[in-house]
Amino acid sequence: MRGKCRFISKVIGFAAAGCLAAFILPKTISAMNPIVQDVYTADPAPMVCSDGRLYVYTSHDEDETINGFYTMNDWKCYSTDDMVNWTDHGTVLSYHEFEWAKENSSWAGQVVEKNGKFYYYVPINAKNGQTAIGVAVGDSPTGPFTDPLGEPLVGPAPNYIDPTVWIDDDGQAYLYWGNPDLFCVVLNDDMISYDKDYPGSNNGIIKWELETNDYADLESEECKDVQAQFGTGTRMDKGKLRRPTLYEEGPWFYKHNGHYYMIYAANGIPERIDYSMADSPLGPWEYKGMIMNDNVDGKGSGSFTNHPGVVEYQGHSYLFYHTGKLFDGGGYHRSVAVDEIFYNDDGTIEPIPFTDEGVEPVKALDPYVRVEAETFEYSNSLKAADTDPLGKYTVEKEPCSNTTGGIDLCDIKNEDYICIRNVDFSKYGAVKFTACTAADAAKGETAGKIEIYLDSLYDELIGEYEVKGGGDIDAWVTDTIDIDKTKAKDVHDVYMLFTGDDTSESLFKFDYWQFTQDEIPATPAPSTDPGNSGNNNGTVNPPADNQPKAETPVKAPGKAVIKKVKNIKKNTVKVTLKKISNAAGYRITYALDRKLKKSKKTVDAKKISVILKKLKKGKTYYISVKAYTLDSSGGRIYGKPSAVKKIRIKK
Ligand code: FUB
Repeated sequence: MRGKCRFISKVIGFAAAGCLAAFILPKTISAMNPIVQDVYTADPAPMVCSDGRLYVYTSHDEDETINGFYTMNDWKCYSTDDMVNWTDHGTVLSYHEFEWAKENSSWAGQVVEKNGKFYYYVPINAKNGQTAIGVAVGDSPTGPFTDPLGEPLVGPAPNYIDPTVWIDDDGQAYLYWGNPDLFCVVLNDDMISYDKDYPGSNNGIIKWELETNDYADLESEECKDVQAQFGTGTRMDKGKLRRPTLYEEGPWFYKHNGHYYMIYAANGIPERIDYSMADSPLGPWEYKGMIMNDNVDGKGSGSFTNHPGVVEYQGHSYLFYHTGKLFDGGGYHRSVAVDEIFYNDDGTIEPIPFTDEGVEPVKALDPYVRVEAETFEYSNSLKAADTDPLGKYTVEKEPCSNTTGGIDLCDIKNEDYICIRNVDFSKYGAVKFTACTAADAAKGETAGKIEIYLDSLYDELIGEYEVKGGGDIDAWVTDTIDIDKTKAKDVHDVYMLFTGDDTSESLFKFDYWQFTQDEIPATPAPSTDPGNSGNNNGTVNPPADNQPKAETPVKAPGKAVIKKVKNIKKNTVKVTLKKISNAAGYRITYALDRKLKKSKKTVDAKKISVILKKLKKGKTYYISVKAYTLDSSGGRIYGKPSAVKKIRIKK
């Protein structure tokens, strides 16, 4: 897809649309939602994998919609280990895998891992036209996934969409799905069949009847019961109340701190996100309220649907969802975003505004191991302004022809660029930069350049890598250049700006890069890119040369606790924390609202007694703390945030 603009707030200081010559390149990265900028992604399903990475599986809205409706044929996958730089694993499953399925109905799926296998549950239309839930199985988080059944797992039947699976602590897995009724089966141990004799079920299927005319009598006990479970709605159809609850679709089932959660799209169109809680995996559910509105602070999401996916990773809880905020976005052109979830002590969830900023990094990116070119926070270019009034275009990606497989950046044009966020040079600095590229140019001929900048484009140039042809577009060339070692220190956002012949549609392709420094031991180590261990073309990455050894992951510290907050002087507060044994330090966040957004400030402390100064008299401040440990390269790994404490500053 070309022509998908990063959400505009990402870009600071570019001039009026329509005049390419007037563009000023973005100087600062300030936002990371939506997390994918080159294709439309929807219905996010996050999964923390046993390999330590967080994977997000998405459905995929095609650029061209057919009949003005959802046009969706495959599913995509992205992963991260720092929450800001995402590796693209490409298309990992399509409807073609299911012989019984029809095109153009590859809606919201979810992957779960069990005993080293990965189970991809998807809704697709069967050839008879009705919806069904299928399952495909893979040996790696990025597939390949194959259909072991040759038929739907459940269905076909009307409105069998949006599967969600949770494996409980006792190993028992549950599959929920449905719009506007909610269904559940208790999966067997093989994850590809279910208990057809489950007590109280109909051939294994347990149903919450949430729509029928039976509920026209609002005073009936059944109606009151489902309303207590899924909220009181008012959806009318031909003068009749068809949906007396708020539940719409897109359920996400999981457990947190002993509570079971059902989070779902709610309240009709436009959808918001609501939730119910239960003490057991099959309910009864108790409606708890709204988590994400469609229209917080007067800013619409740009999509009439929403779809939740919740996960816990590196001591934080995240809500993935979708909006229509990418360039040309909308209800059929959606994009996945992420924000943090905060739980209250009783397990209830604080409402979450959708933000353009997204979430903070949970660790720094290690530049001393091979990094795939398709791993970045943000990509953009300034070419082909004919269809995009803002002239903002992302670089393209494709399955990589290099023996290492994975994905590469392709169709690179003059002034395309990528930004890799929070790259940590503090351990070794850097003296060299290695890249692997391919170009349709004669052997040794220069096809373009990779200009490497720190923190913003054009300011701090640390190196210029000349991309050389290998005589063929698929002849991959690896080369190393010296860089300005006086600058590559500390932690920076790294911009790679691609330059060359302004008229070329495809200067070169880019597979991976790595920084090195003389002191790094020249020990081979595996790539950090899991995309090459089971990707589109099923190839496996051999270890690259000259890489430091993979190191043992550092554990996140425990949840922080604020013991006491005291207004010790007019505008000064003393915060006393509980000591956390493995913490390297604490980050204190304080603001003028409970969500910690208004006039937000942060302070870092090594000790458990922290002084906050220059607070405004007469105002109420809300304070929360996270402890952190440091990984081997000095990157922070945060633990869970403390409960929010408030204090009013004396006048
Ligand atoms: O993506 C198609 C449908 O839109 C999903 O199945 C629903 O959850 C809604 O997001």
